Amino acid sequence: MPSYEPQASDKFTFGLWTVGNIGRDPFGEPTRAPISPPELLRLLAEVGAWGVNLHDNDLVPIDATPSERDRIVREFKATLAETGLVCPMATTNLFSDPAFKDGAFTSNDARVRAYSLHKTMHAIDLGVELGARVYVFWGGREGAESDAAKDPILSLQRMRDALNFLCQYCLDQGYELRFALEPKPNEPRSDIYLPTVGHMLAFIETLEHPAMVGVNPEVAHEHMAGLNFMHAVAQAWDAGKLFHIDLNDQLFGRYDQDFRFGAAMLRQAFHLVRFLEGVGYAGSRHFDAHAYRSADYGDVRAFARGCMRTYLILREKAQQFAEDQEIQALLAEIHHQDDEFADLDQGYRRETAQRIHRRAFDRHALAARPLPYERLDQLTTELLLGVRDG
Ligand code: GLT
Ligand code: MN
Ligand code: MN
Repeated sequence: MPSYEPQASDKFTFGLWTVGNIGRDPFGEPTRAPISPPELLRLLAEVGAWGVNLHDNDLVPIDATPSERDRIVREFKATLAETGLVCPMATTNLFSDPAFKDGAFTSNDARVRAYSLHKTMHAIDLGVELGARVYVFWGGREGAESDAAKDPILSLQRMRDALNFLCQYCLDQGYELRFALEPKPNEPRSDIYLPTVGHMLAFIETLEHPAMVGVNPEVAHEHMAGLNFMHAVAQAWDAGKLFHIDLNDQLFGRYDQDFRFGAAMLRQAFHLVRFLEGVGYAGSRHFDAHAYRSADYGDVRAFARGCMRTYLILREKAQQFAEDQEIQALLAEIHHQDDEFADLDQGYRRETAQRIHRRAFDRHALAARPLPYERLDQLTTELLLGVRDG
């Protein structure tokens, strides 16, 4: 029986805000007492995580003086060393403070936009000091309730200006940092700009340093938009832009649930893991999720262990899928090689065009070709249900 113990090579990470979530929601007060960042690191080390990610203010309170900041960071670094955890990703909180009530980089107020750059530059400095190589931007308040209030073109320009500015800041400082933009369609604003992975990928190409910028797709966020997350991740991968990933779970059509990985849509989680492992994704596997509001810290540990364990079990299932003879025979049948058209993937050639142009096709024969997808999918179900083992 495999142990499903997380290893450093799995690169499992959690945000301080994930295991540190205190169970507050729009209708209810916290159900867990806050615990300090060093204690959170010890909790993460205990459950077997590889790393931790953070917002500036998860660690350093927004009103901390420079000397308080230095003391907190010193203590945090000492606990990283003590626990062996790494800090591969950092980000800025540009959404909690009331100053950001109308957005940060897209605020209509130039002074708020300048403060957002100030806060992000300081947070980038902090991330780099802690060893982060990826910097995430989630534009939680970059949106609107009323389209009478904000101009979407102007907002996109402002977003672009901010990212160009911050890319240049990193280059100027000699920081080796890549940016990962995280889309989310709605919540906490009614409509957030750049709402899906596809929107983000198109936007990145309009930046001054597109090579420095990729995406941080999150399961829950594409699910909120009713989209297939694995397809979004595949498109990001295809574009060379999968710099980071936020794993969690979420039913379609609900509020932002941030459930434990695999808690709600297990089949989708399986195909996602199969995809990531199949292409050899080598970045962090970050769980951006939190425990139910009913959980105490014992259950928070169970939540964190559960995220990693489910990933590892699904990875094993993906391996089984790749080795299952019946499944592989079906796949071979479905993808059978057609010698006459083997050159199709070599793109346009005049000779190919002429040949295809003149050739007669038997539509009825094409339509009659069996596609045993029902059998294939049921075998997948049975594999997931554990009745194809051994
Ligand atoms: C917040 C959000 C997440 C983002 C975090 C980074 S904060 O929890 O819902 O999806 O990744 O800013
Ligand atoms: Mn989320
Ligand atoms: Mn996220």
